[in-house]
Amino acid sequence: MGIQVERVVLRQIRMPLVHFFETSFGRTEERHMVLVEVISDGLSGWGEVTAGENPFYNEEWTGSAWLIVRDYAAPRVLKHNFESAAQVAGRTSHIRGHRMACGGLEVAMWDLEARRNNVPLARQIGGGERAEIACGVSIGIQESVPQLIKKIETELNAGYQRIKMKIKPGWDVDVIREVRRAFPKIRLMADANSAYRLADADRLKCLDEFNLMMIEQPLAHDEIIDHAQLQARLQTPICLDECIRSAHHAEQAIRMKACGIINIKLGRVGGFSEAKRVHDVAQAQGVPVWCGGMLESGIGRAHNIALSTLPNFVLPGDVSASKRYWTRDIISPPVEVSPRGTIMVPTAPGFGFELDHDFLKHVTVREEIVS
Ligand code: OSB
Ligand code: MG
Repeated sequence: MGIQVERVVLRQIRMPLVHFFETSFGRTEERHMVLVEVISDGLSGWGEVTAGENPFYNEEWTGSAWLIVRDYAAPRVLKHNFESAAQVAGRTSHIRGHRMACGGLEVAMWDLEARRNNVPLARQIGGGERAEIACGVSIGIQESVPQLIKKIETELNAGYQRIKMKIKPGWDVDVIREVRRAFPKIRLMADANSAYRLADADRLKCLDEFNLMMIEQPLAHDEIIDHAQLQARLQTPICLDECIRSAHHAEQAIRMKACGIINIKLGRVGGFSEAKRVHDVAQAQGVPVWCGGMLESGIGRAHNIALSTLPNFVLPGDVSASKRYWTRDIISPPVEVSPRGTIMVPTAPGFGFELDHDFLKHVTVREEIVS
């Protein structure tokens, strides 16, 4: 018996971050995200669109995601008979770009399917072999170096297994030198969010002396070729984030030696089906992957946990405790991290956490039913 969705409920929620998060493309103080609920046979599946508040990380933002899901993606899914959630992405593949919007709906369908089958989402997507996932943290650009060092210390004391720090021109070589001096042995990496050009190769080459695990997305969001040229000059592996929107991009980037590691984000690639394909392509080529984050609420966070159970997720991801982002999360219990820097994979059906419906209502700023 197939899956047929009767109703899609869109909700936009607004949640202030505990601390602002700053990258090379700007500062975020408060998140506005679109949640997607798919309803079928009295069961609900839940997804989160991981787009930012502005079209700065990629072309999508909260407002565009709302319209894409409401006017283009949901109508392609409603009333259609699916044999499995694996077929959902194909129904929206004619929509150019907007993978995060389509992905928010796609992951909701996987959650629904897992609930129908009464299995944890991690199992439904073909993972779940590991009982816990390894966690790192992503630390934004700070107002001073001592502040950054203090933050890193806090996260290391909490048990996190690796530290990622954001960099940009003017907050890079000298800052990393200070961090390395304070923490000579830790697993450390830097994420530039596309802030450099190939002409900056000499400056980026200076980072080789700091024994970083990787440098994430130093060059333009759509530039695989320049990354290949840069990688040829660096010892430090490049990890691609923004550039990899599909398994095809992953194949091309690996073939060109543009990266040694891939950050997989569910939204960026359009959901679980494509994320699994990226995972498989990388695994076949011996390229390790890890799960990126987009400052998600508990729903997106839970989906990231499930994704991180696939076998080639061999490096700590950016999936961390709810309390680093929110005073209160929309799921209960919140995502918690052990003193070993791990998250236990939930064993309940679907994404595995309870929704805090009262609080969800409290943070909802608009709601619309598509049927
Ligand atoms: O590049 O990984 C990124 C947050 C927003 C946009 C892009 C990125 C990030 C992060 C934060 O690094 C990861 C997280 O803690 O969710
Ligand atoms: Mg990144």
